[in-house]
Amino acid sequence: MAAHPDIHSSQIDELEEIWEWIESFDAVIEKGEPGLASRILQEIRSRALACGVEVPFTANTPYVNTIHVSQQAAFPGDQEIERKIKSLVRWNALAMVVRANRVEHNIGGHISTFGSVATLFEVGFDHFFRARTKDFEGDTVYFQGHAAPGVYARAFVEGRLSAEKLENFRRELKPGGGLSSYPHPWLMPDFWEFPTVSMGLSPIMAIYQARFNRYLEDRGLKPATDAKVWAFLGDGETDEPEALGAITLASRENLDNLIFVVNCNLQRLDGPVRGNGSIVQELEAAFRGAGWNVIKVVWGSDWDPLFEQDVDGLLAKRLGEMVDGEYQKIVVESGAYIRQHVFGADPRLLKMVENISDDGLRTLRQGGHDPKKVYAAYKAAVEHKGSPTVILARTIKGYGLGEAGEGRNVTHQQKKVDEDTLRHFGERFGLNITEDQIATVPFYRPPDDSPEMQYLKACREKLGGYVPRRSVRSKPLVANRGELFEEFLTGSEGREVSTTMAFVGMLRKMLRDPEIGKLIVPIVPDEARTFGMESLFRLVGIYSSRGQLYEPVDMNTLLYYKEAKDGQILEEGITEAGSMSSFIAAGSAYATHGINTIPFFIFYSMFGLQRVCDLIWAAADTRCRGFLLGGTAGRTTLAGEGLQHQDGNSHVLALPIPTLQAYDPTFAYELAVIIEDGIDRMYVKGESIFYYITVMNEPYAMPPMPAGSREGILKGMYRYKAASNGKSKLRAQLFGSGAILREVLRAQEILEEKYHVAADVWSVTSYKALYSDGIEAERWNLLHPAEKPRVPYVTQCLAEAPGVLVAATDYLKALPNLVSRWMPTRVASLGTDGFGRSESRDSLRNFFEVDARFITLATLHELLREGKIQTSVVQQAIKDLAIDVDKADPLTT
Ligand SMILES: Cc1ncc(C[n+]2csc(CCOP(=O)(O)OP(=O)(O)O)c2C)c(N)n1
Ligand SMILES: [Mg+2]
Repeated sequence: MAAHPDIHSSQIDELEEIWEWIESFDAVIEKGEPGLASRILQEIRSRALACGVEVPFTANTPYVNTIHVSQQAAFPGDQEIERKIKSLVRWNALAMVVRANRVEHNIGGHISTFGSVATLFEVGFDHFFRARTKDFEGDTVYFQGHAAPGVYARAFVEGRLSAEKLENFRRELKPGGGLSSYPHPWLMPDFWEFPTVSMGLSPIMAIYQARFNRYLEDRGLKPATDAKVWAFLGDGETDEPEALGAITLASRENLDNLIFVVNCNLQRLDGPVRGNGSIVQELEAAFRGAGWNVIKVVWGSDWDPLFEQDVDGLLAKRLGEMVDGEYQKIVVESGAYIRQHVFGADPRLLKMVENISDDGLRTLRQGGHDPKKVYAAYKAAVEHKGSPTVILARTIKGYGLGEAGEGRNVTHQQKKVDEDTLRHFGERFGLNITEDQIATVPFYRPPDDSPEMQYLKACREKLGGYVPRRSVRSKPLVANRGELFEEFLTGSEGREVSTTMAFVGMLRKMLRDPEIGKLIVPIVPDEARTFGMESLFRLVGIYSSRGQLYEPVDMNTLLYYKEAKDGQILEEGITEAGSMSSFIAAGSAYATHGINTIPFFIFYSMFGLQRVCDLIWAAADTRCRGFLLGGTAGRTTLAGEGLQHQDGNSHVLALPIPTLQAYDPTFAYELAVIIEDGIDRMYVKGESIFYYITVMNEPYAMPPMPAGSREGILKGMYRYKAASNGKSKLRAQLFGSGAILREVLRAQEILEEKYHVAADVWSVTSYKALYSDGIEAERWNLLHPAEKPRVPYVTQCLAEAPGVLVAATDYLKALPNLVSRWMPTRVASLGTDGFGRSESRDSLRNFFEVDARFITLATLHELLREGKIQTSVVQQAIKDLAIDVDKADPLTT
């Protein structure tokens, strides 16, 4: 090693000693024993620790490719022809965006994400992504959502999408249909399988999908295969907590069927992801620390000769010193700048590149743009055993857009591309674009007999067909499982049970059913005991890929914590986002796997829609089926837990999700009717809907189902108990939901006994269903003025229901107000707007003014407004009911 002039002799001794060690180490490697070399390092490390020598910790490796060129698998394809195909895809993607933006500025989408990810996708399409076929379940691919133009462009080149469809990119309402901006199975149910564009959701969904695939295998619901789950993410996307929040689950579960590819273009929307650091190194440390197999694909093949010369690691060290902001800058700089800035740091580095021209330096490729490097990484990933793999691929944002858009901070929103850029693009990718074509930016697909098309088709045939493609592969369940739920329709004969307990009873029955039993997937985020579900632990077991390696502490009890390899319950631990991701995997298995799994995800209702609403939205987009159960629901029904736990919101939050059917039942028979009908609608009739049902922990005697109430339960309301004296002069209609229905029934008695008011009581099982029905009827009437108007169901119910109207709910007053305009007169709404607090149920219902006393008062007040009774009656009632008129307003307290 050449010594530097100003190094002291003691330092030279040290360096020589180090060098001797390195030489010995090299000798082991030269003998072809990398395994031994690795062991030596481990032994030395242990020895150092035993001798009290501090070994600095780092989870990082140098800033070079993980796969050394000597170990790189050979590229099996025809690189030239693949480059041509990729160029065609790039051109059509660009054309699609440019044309769309010409038609309507601001609608056309952007191209720079795909610019960076194109090689990462294309190598997958040509060599890895296996389609779903009759004999093979296929790989599951989560495409980086913002790169959708590239996936469409490929499908166009493949002949799967027409030019008309491409023309209508982001114009989905055009005649003939268009293409959705991003992956949305709801909008393109034959194409996209998974929505990925709300950043951070695709990584967590992919992890739980990979785990769910193993669950299906371990439970014997599908054969074990080597199918993979691929997820392509942006580097900026990894800042979302969901993105990295579940990576330890993947390694803990040894998910070697899972491959993440992070498109590290170092930029997000506004600017650099880590201007002052290195996103690749940061992610490497996080994933290695979590036990993943990390493959960095930083440098392209052009760099191989340089690294070969880098025997003392100077180049690797220099490259590791540079921060991402500098890397971003050299993308837009000249070769001379790169020479000076990157290599000028040391004369030995300058010497390394003295034979490379400035232009050569400028075009040295990043790993993620080199198919050879990408192929080798993918091959290593699919062959890797025992842990999930993440590939960290360095790319350039807006690659191909040249000076107009490569690597700039404004690149993300690059939409308009001038003719010079198009010309440059055509030249760069070797496309024969004529001058007149430049101006019109036509879509272009080569003839079927061209070598490109032949090659492309052969590649896809080998991989079983086209990807992505979505199809419903499951067969409907057979109808009629009335018997299963019969016992819940007859009441509890005075025994006090909560709707949660009733639900657990139904779940137990369903689990034992010969047809649907095995398909049920109970999912809990560490709340099974809260919901009294521990008896299911023993009955069907908790899924664990390792079985149970220990004797559970409660082994000698009846309901011990039983983990099993074929366990059925997904006990996810404290992660509603993870549980929801499992729900999505199970709820979409009817398409992904052709298996009608029926997920029942039960959670603390406050930590459901409010906590993971975006995932619930993604579930709807995915066309998920299944049941979400908000447990311990109700602002005043969950008594002791206080403000953060008491849910008066979730039924309002359920409103916007179009396919979510929301119910707030009071009685076991209502719940049974809803679940039975849900299974029928989703798994027999094949509707792509799912359910949100709140269940409570307040125990009471369950009555038998009143005759003829089934339709009303499902439609959202039915008369549960008519007034005993329908002829009374003072009449009222009272509406109750969930636990508050029982307060309404008490109010009915008080009103009758003390105030001679005859009130009918309605159970409102779903304000959402009533609201949807009402707006549907209104819309129809708007569009059909000459026809007999449709009458909303609420209006039909109340057509012959006399008197004043009062509604009480454990949720916001907004719910009854939603449907009030279809009622014959105004409705007085009682609800739980405000912050919850810890108290007893009685105190809470007084505080929120939703108990029987307030319902009575509200009814009397409405009668007073109608001039049916005197003020003094109401005043006296306030006294009799012990209502504090100066009490604090719960809304503002
Ligand atoms: C949850 C969420 N927040 C914000 C956005 C808006 N958004 C779209 S793309 C983008 C930047 C993406 O950066 P990166 O993940 O690095 O992907 P790249 O385009 O660079 O490949 C942002 C912020 C989004 N789609 N989802
Ligand atoms: Mg990025």
